[in-house]
Amino acid sequence: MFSTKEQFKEEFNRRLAMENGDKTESTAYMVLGKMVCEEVMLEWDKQQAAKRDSGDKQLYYLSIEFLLGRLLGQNLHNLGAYTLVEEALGEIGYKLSEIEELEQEPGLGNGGLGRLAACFLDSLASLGLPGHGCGIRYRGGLFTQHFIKGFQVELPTDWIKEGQGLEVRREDLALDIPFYGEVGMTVEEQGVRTELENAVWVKAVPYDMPIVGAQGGTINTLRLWQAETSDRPLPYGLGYLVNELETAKISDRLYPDDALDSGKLLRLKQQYFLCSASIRTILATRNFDIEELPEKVAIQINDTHPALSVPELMRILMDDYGLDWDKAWSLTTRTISYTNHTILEEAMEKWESRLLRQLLPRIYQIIEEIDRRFRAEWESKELDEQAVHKLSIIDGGVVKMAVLAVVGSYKVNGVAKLHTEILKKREMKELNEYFPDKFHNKTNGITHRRWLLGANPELASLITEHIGTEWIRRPEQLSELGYLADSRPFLEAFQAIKRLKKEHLIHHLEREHDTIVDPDSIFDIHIKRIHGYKRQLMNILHVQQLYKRIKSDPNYRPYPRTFLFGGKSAPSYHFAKQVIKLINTVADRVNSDPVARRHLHIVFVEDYNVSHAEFLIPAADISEQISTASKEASGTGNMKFMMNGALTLGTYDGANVEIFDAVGEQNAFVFGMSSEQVMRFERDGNYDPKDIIEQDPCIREAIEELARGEWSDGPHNSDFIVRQLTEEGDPFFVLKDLADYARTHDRVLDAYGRPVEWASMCVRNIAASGIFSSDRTIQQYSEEVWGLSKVPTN
Ligand code: DL6
Repeated sequence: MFSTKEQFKEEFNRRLAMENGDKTESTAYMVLGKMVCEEVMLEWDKQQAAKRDSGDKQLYYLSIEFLLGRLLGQNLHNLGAYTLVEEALGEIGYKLSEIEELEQEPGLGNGGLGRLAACFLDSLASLGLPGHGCGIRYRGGLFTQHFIKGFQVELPTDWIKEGQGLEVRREDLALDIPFYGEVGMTVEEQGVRTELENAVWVKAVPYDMPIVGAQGGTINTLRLWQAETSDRPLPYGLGYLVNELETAKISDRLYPDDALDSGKLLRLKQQYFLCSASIRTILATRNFDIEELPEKVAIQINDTHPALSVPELMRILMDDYGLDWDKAWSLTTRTISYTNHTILEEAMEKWESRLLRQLLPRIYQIIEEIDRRFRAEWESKELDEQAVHKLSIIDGGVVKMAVLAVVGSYKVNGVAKLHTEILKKREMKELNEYFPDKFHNKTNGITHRRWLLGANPELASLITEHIGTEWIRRPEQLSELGYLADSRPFLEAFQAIKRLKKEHLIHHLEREHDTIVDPDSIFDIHIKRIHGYKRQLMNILHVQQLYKRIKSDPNYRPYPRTFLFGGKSAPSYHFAKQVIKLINTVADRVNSDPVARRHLHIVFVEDYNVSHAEFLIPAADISEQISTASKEASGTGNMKFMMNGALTLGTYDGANVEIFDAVGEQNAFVFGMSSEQVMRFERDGNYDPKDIIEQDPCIREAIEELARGEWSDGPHNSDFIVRQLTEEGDPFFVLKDLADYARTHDRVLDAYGRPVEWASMCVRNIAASGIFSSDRTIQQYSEEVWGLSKVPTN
């Protein structure tokens, strides 16, 4: 269907003609979607069978999030058919880019962790490695964000209702998952058999999506599980309707609010549902002896959300396959590996023992036994109280999922060099000393196919014109652009593309947000989840300072800048929601001021998602990566911006450090405290923001205005912010770094005034960005952790 333009046009027109004369873009989208689907399905079926029969090791990447973004364009690109379809549709009278925008993106993730999982799937398939995703088919995905009077309001998103075509329901693989009940034992000839009695069963149905690799890669599978009502009888006293509602909730929403017990229980149910359904199917469809498991299967758990994989695999091996504890433990701990994505205390999952015991009684027994045996190993050693605490899986009435994940895995990794060092030397020091060979680093990456070839085809073509196509297969070859960083014609071509991408963004913002932006202004972009440590507050406080300076000093008339923000706050995170309100209120005030507006423009992109990012990132001049040093595990937005020729304004945090190393600090704007300084202040407790507030009249005035509610329509709308900056001691060092941040912005202005030098810095960033392709990350995982072999191509 996609071999030649003529063939495509003929088939497309034939199918369109069967749509009762409906030639709207949405019908064209449906027709094209089905064509892509059919094209992929045949080959996918063949490959699935071949992979099963080959006996080669397969990787299963278990993740509670997969932030896929739109898939139609990605599939066309990876099939190598994008340009052909674009031209053919153009001749028929459609614009492919407009058709693509009709796809409702599956919002099955919150942020970096889920987007990373999607990049990894693309790299695995494109490198021809047999690696599959396992996740949950949330009906709602992440909420849709609306601003009402500047406040974030969350609305449900129903992406499945819109239909997205590219998935297959696998009723044949459906299975029932038990919750609650009591553990019963029966003594049989072969030994003791453990069974759950009076359990509540939930049916798990997989929906499979093909993940199409580029450049002759392979087609892997993303398996998303949906919860449905099981046919099994209910325990006495449980009503049918109540059960149906409770069941549906499991795959209804991503991360329900877990402030209440019911929310916590639901999240725990989601986690076990994912682990149990995925692992049982992996084992049920295997064609090797169970003792060969570690040679045939690798299970990577993406953060601790799937950490119940450890006791679940133990349970299956012991209860279903009849292996003894030692055998089962040996297989489990040679099959599972774990990635840690955060050191933030609040994100380190801990489950109350009573909840776990109630919901998953057999799993809890196994966790207790893992803890007991591990304790017995280290109890003979002389350990201080801190070490005992750090090595305990069950501690103070909670199960610490990170410790369970480390103990049950053969490899544990952090996601950037700095993050891994902090894990090894501080957060998990005792575990690292206990298991000296387990910990390793795998710096994150992003797929250059989506973020450069897909989002910025103009820049990709310019690169190809100059260094050939090999960089697409081997992105580290982008380094060849280094020689062009001083070539005037190349720099001019780059500048023209940057201008074009700004115009594309402007057009997008005009259409979607009714905002008009000045293409000559500096595009300074801060897009990520709204969180204290990501310091959107510092950014907006600085904008406030600029505004006040413009108002009070008639000689201060800086070059125009557009500050763009995008991101969502967790629904119950009051501080972050107040930051959103603050940004929107500052935006209203500044944007409606006739003098300030000529120099400053603030745009907060509503409902930020992958599709918006694809417009924002290629248009950026400045990439704001300003987290408190030590808090951002890696960041991946920083890599996307760099690859599109934006300059990083950032702290020494996460993967920023490696970006600065790769490109040289002279080609970035680095500021702020180092992670050592931050951690020293945290340890010694000797940072007091009051000193700064007392010494700096501008900051004092800003805080007083915030406290009076002048920037948020009333004091109650900024009380969390004021309290955090004062009484709570400014835990993210916003005030401490603010002055340096402001000075660094002045350096940006100064550098932007030298456009050739600026463009040269941008090109050096693109040239150094190849190592941040997720192909590099996946290659490293494959060689050093999973031991995968390339799927043979025929
Ligand atoms: O590793 C992917 C991504 C990192 O780039 C971010 O720095 C980090 O914040 C994020 N971590 C999480 C963990 N959340 N929880 N739980 O999203 O992972």
